[in-house]
Formats: sequence, structure tokens, C-alpha cells
Amino acid sequence: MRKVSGLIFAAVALAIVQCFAAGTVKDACGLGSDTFMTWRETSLARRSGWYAKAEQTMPKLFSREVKPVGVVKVVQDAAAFQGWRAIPDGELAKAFGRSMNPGDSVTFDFGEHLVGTLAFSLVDTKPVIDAPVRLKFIFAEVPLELGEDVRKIESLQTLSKSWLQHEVVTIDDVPSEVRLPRRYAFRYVKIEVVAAPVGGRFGIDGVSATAVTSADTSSLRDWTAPSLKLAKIDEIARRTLRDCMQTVFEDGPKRDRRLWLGDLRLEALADYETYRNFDLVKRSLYVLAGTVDDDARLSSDAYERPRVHRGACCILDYTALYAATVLEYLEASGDRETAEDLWPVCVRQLDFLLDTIGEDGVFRDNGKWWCFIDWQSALNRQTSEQGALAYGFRQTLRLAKALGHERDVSFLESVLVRMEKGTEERLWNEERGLYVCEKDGQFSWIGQAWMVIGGLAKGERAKRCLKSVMGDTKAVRPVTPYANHYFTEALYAAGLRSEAESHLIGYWGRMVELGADTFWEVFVPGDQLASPYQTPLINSYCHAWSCAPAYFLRNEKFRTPR
Ligand code: RAM
Repeated sequence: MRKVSGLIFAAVALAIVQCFAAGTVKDACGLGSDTFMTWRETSLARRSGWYAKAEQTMPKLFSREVKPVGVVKVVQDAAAFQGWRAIPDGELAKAFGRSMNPGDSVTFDFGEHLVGTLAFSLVDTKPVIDAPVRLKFIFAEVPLELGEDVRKIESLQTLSKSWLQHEVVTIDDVPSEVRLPRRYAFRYVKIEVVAAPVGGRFGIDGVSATAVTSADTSSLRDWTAPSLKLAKIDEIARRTLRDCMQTVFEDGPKRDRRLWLGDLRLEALADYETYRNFDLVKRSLYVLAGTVDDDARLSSDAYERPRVHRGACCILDYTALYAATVLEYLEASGDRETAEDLWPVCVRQLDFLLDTIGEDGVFRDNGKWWCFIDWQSALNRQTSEQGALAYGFRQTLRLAKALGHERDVSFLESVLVRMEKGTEERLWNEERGLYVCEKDGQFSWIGQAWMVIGGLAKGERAKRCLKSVMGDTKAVRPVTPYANHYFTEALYAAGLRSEAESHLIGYWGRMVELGADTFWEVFVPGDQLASPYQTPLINSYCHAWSCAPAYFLRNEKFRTPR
């Protein structure tokens, strides 16, 4: 026993020495106490406990049958989103039961984005069926996925081409009823005859989709939109959220079809204003808690199948948002028991987060993390991470207060004071009136936004940095609705309400004008083919982190007095 405590003492001493050597603020924080020493021994039990709780809150999936509303073809059109437009292609009724031959195709339009499975029947139009029918399916969220030549991406190096929703199926029996086993995210389905009995002997009939979601649309909160434009933005935001709500909050039902911490936070905020499925938030928080490794480090993504397990990504700015997400869940649902249960996870993340803040109170990339913030490749993330971490610490303090655990994390108050000082001394540029990164002097929209959200820029200073960045053509601009969400939030937080609403309408409203059924993963107004994955074919067009308007438009605290 004495030997064990001696070892523990030595380990604590070593950890403290390492903290000092690293020159981070962590040394001043008193972390590394009992909780840390007992974590390793108990982590397996904790993980399985959290996964078990996640299983207990498995949501019910609501399903509905959806029939196609038309038959379309896609044509190139420079004025259309990404240069492709879907136009009517004959009568829907005539597409059913029509004799088909190899090379023939038909594209059904379901009229709106949905997530689910496809069923159809094959009928015989002539005797005798002497060979199987081989069909190719392309499921598409946007017309580009039907028009663009996929051979162009043969050598894709980023994500797998298996994310393309393409399928080849061989059916031996005609007539027969067929349901494809995989779940797809789509508005359009193109069916092409690859091979079939010679002489037009079969046709396709009875096409229908079973759409699934864990959003109970009958529980949607009432809200009266102040204008038709805002009603439309809200409708599309809600549909985006609905289709991402499955057995966890997915990021995109087309791709990656999994739980991501950063996406979860924004989905949960929109959910509280709309469908109010608190259990889905609870389950998602528990799934993520279950991903902690033996050092208690959360994963930023989690897979549900074939069994729940952690993903490969640790995103610093996502980790900083875990406590905030727990706090918001507590405030929305009143479920104190869950927040209490997850409190140790929140505290242990501080151990890693604080490691990235220097003694001077400034964030520096220590190479141990994926610093994400946005898909903008030109972005220097220093100012953004500085603000995001400060926000994470503030929300951890607020959560501690709500749960009566202030003493566990009281050191965060002085960390924040140090960060405020460091920000002022090292990152503020008086001449430009905004925050810049140390190495290259870069300044970005999202960097200012996080400074405001993190409470490092307050009052007039907050207004000034946001206005300065919007007025400077050299500023690095965000490329995702995720970063645009936080920019909008910062405008509201700084009291720039009409600018916030204009930004929201300008950005999400532009997607509406371009025909969005659901809001997209990436949207750069001047570059509709922008993609972090080398090709917009792999982009997701119903993406969790884009559902923010439902939160901003419906939540009382953002309401612009008219
Ligand atoms: C992509 C997805 C997801 C996001 C991560 C960082 O894989 O778009 O939504 O959270 O990146």
C-alpha cells in the first residue's frame, strides 16, 4: 500500500514537473489530484456505464412513406447552383410499368430532401423473363451528384468514394418487391438499367421511400415567422435538423453519418427551439462520454455501429465545447442527474485544454490536436482557438456553479484573467482595430467572432473588431455554415443585432435562393464548387452544423425588436 502511494506521489511530482517544463498555465491550476489518479483504474467501468446509459435512451424512429412527385432530368445551367438544374422530364405516371431496356434510365424526384430506404417493384411487361435485371441507382441530394462525371474523381485522396450514394443491384425474380437495405439521404433517385432480359420485358413500378427521423414533428414548437423569407429559412433549417436526427445527432446523413461533438452542440441548440428531443441530446452526450480513453480524453467523433466506439479525431475546439453542451442541456432539460454524471468528463478535459495555453495566457498549437474551427485552409487558427478555449473555460465555470462544484475549477477564474491580459498584449492590433495572429499578423472573421464569444472582447471593443473585420477585404473569411454560425452568434453577442440578422439572411438566405432543400456542409457564396475533399461530389448537402437559423430565429434572446 505504502509502495503504491509512493508511486502515485512520484507520478504526481513528475506530472507537475512536466507541466512546468511545458510552460503552460496548467501548473497553476491544481489539476492532477485524486480524480486523475483514480481515473485510469476506473475508466473502463465508467465507459461501459456511460455506453449503457446511452443505450437506455435509444430514441424511437418515426417513419413515413414518401412517393415521388415527378420525373426529372438534370441539365447544365450556368445560373443554377453548381451549374446543374433538375427539370421535368415527362409524366410521372408514364414512368411506372414502362418496358425498359439496357441503357434506359429514369430519375424520380421526391420533392424534398429525405433520409430513408427505397422500395420498388419490378413487373413483367412481356413473357418470358429469361435473365436477371441489373440496375444502377444514384441517390442525390443535389442535381450536381447526378450530372457530374464521377470518373473525374478516380484518384480521390481525401475521403473514400464509397460515400457516393451509388449502388448496383441484381434482381433474379420478376415480378418482385424489392427494398434496398441501405439508408440513403436524397431528394432524387436515378435508376439506370445496366443489363436485363432482351426485348423490353420488365418495368419499374411502386417506387416509394420510407423516410426516418427521431424528430417528432408533431411536437414542433409553435413559432410565427415575422416574414416569408425568414419562414422559409426556418423551414429549411428544421428539415436539415430533422434529417440529421437519427439514433444520434448525425453530422450528415449522406456523410459521415456519425456523431461529431461540434455538430452536436449546434443541433442540440436548434433542437431545444424546435422538436425538443432531450433524450437524443442525452444519448449523444453519453455516447461521447463513452469515447474517453484511459487518460480521459474525449474523442470528437463516435460511431454507433457495429458497436459504439470512439473515432480517430481529437479536435481541440470541439473538446472545449463539451462542458458548454452539457450546461445547455442542463438548462434546457433540467436533467441535473445527467449533468452531474458527466461533470467528471468536463473537468478532465481541462487537463488537455490548459496544456495549450502558455504562461502568458496565449494559445499556441502544441501539435497534439486537430485545431479545426472551419474548413478554411488559409486560416491561422490562433485567435479563434484563444477565444474558443476561453469560452470553454467560462462555460465550465458556469456549469460548476450550476452543479455546486465551483471549488473543483475555481482556478479557471485566474486562467481567464491571464488569457485576457495575454490577448490584450499579444493579439490586439490597435491600428487595425482587431485581433491578429502572432506569427503572420493574419486576421479573420472567425478569429474576431471567437474573441467576442469567449468574452475576451467586450463592449465597444467587441463591436469594433467585428465591424473592422467586415470592412477589411484582406480579412480571411469563413467557408462553412459552422463558422458562419459563430460569426452570427458573435454579432448578436456584441449587440449588433441588425448586422447579425443581415448576415443570417445574406448567408443562409442565399442558399435558399439557390434552391437549397436542406442547408449545406460548405457554402462559399463566390465559389459554389468549394469542397474540403477535392470534389463537391463528396460534400454533404444536409449538414447538421447548418441548422443554426432555427436557433437564432426562434430563441427569444436573439429576437430583433421591430
Ligand atoms: C467533417 C464533417 C463534420 C465535422 C468534421 C470536423 O468530417 O463535416 O461535420 O464536424 O469534419
